[in-house]
Amino acid sequence: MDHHHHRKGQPLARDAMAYVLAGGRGSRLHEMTDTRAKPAVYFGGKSRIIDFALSNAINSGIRRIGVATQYKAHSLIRHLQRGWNFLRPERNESFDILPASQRVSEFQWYEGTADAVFQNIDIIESYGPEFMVILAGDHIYKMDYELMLQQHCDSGADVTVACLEVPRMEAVGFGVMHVDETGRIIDFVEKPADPPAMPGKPDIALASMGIYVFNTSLLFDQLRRDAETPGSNRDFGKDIVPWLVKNGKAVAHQFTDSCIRSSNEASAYWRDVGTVDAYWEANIDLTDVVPALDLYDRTWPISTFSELTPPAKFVHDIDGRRGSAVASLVSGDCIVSGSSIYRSLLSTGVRTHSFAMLDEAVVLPFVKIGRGARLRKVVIDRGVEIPDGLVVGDDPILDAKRFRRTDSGVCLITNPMIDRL
Ligand code: ADQ
Ligand code: ADP
Repeated sequence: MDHHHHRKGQPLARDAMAYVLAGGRGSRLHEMTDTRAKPAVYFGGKSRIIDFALSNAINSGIRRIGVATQYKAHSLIRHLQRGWNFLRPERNESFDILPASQRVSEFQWYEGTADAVFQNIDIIESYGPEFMVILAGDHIYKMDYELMLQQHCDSGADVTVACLEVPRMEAVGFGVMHVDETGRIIDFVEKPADPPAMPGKPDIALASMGIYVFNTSLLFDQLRRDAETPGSNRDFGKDIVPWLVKNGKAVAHQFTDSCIRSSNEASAYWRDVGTVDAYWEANIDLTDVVPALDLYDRTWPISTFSELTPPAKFVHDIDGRRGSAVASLVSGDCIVSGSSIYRSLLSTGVRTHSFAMLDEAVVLPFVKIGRGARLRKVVIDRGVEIPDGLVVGDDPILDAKRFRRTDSGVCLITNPMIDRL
């Protein structure tokens, strides 16, 4: 095969393929992921979660992208086809959606994250990328993978693992590592019950972000070795990375402010948004005057698919007062008619009617808010029709009976819950 090799001085990203793992369910988002995979969940008014990893790849200069899908992939695949299908083979670019599709043996789904790459080795090989950037499709962050690729080449690592400092007790859901003074990973435990702290920082652990850079040939060797290993979970975090930490050279890439070449942000932003609370909060944070995550930074655009829509419209009521949104993000095709909206996000096609009030509401596309409804601290799923006069956020006991109410008082409202009212 005619694999071209990296030329000095060229960005490494052009010789890399980004491979996005987008098959996971994300069960702690409950009903939000009943019909869609977590990477397809809406975020920030116009985007879906996977748009962040894909935008990072494009902004980093990567022009070959594969996305492995599995769980409830329909809306994810539709989104990818509509919004991300612009990379052109004739320009040495590629975009592949790779559903678990019995390529290796019949009726076999991807077992673990490593298997989701292993089963598509032949497709990747046909493009001949020198480096593989393995990404998770379910995190909100901005990161320049070119800098990680450079570190990977400079250090001569077998694998480079992106990591960040998290409160120690939160690290139970992560791969946790120890690094030596050169940045080499000397110990790695996947989802430890009692996460080991960083030296000198008893409350902090160094967590893997599930982002890996490999030389492609070494990755394929590892995947084939792992596939022959009895008892393996075929998983990067459980199998491949721990093996390389023990038997090869694994190096940590610290996610810090400098992981973005061109950002207005004060500090490195990364969120899992894996729970209803975290999801609601990260969305509502965007309504801050100066949010920690800047969606308006033209040097690092977060791209997405979006319908062509008429502009948002604000219609006042008979007294000429209501019909406004303050400290809010309002998408196209919304009509805010005689309602008061505060610290909220309205996705495409939301219609709110007279005397309705929304306060700290995350409203997904094509929701209708009936006359006089008053909703506080809510996430409203796509297409929900809120009946006239519904009040949410005043009576915790009633809310918990009717909707999914979290301990911190956020209510998730979906269509079946409204049907049951
Ligand atoms: P987890 O967060 O548990 O741990 P995992 O369930 O392995 O992540 O999923 C990682 C990514 O792969 C997600 O984007 C998910 O959607 C996707 N995915 C999961 N199973 C898949 C499958 N069979 N096919 C295709 N895609 C799949 C990992 C690492 C930890 C690290 C955290 C960081 O194992 O070490 O700390 O990510 O979030
Ligand atoms: P109420 O809240 O009293 O029921 P509505 O909000 O339904 O009143 O009244 C406003 C009506 O005007 C809505 O049906 C809204 O869809 C409609 N409307 C306003 N501007 C437009 C527009 N540009 N295109 C279509 N319909 C519009």
